[in-house]
Amino acid sequence: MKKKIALIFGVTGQDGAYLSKFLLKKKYKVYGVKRRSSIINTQRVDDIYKDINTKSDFVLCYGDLTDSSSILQLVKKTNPDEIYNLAAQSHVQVSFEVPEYSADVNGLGTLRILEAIKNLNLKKKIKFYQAGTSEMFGRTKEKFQNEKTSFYPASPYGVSKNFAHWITVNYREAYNIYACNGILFNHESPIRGETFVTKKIIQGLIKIKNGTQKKLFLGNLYSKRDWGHARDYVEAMWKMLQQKKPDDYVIATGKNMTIKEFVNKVLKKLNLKIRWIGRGINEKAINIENKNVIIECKKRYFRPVEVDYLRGNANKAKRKLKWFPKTSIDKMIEEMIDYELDNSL
Ligand code: NAP
Ligand code: G4F
Repeated sequence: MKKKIALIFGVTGQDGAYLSKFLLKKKYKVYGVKRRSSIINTQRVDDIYKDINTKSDFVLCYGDLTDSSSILQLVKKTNPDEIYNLAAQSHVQVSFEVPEYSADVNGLGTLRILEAIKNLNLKKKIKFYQAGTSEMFGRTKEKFQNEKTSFYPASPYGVSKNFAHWITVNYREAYNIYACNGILFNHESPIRGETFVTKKIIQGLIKIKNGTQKKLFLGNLYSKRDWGHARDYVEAMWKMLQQKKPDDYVIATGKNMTIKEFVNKVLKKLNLKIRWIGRGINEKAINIENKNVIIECKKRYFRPVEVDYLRGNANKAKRKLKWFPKTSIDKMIEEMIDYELDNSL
């Protein structure tokens, strides 16, 4: 039987790596798109990348979401059954610093892929997955957010993803393209980027425990997030593209907690005993054993506008895709800690 072909934009990212491994197990041929960088940025997929001369089911190609000519060529050359758009300037706080670039990559980048699918009009009906986000709900007041909850994005990142969401719906309706939006809540893993809060907390506290870092500086400790595991969430992406009809789905665990509660969980697992003192920007954690201040809040890590509360309702995905989150937050934290301990020497 002929192998299915997948084209992944954003292959060097957290989800790109998990999805590539998932699809290779399903016997796909995977083309991953990486952008040119001044140092090698393929660490997350090095274990599946074979030398270019070896016949491999995992192939890396250059491309960039800001360059429509590269997108068009890639779609034409690879002739994919499925395209996954995971590429993005994905950091919310950074999007306040580079709003135009974030809008270009995240918003127009999605449009560029859809235009390529539409204009190439290949014999195959290509299926398209768009990496949407709970950040689109932003400053919502709903206790649980689902596919029917109104969007109220609160950052250039959130707004750019809103454009990507609606242009995906629009091309589905206007041109009958098989296109799905996954509205994914936060998902983490041992290979999460170092500047996202879960990885930053785990890396920082392990270094403090080992004596190689003195303090961990954080921002808002009271926003709540619904955290799942990236490994579980890439399976949902694939399931969306295996249905008879394209649709949009929320993917979440349905549980949430504050950043402070997450910190407390990590501290407990590392057996670090602390006492919280102060309020707001002056809130600190003191190591009970040696009285050192090990966590402090810093203004630079607070955002101009915060998304205070996210908690997803993934009932539609559970019902229609038979998708369920498998990894508990405790198991995920333990996995992240173990990885850090193995790689921190
Ligand atoms: P990530 O680790 O930041 O990966 C982003 C990927 O996009 C990287 O491969 C990056 O390449 C690539 N990229 C950035 N700019 C690009 C450009 N101009 N052209 C081509 N590629 C570009 O993000 P992630 O956590 O895997 O998330 C995957 C997607 O899901 C993103 O679209 C994100 O916005 C969305 N999302 C993530 C979450 C989450 O909690 N993780 C939740 C909801 C939605 P480099 O390696 O070169 O930087
Ligand atoms: O880990 P974060 O940076 O993730 P955020 O902003 O929720 O965005 C992530 O999840 C989205 C899905 O909802 C994705 F679409 C997006 O691409 C990304 O993957 O921050 C989480 C929370 C925020 O409320 C932030 O203000 O943690 C708070 N926080 C507190 N101190 C911090 C810090 N965040 C970061 N990055 N660094 C801190 O020092």
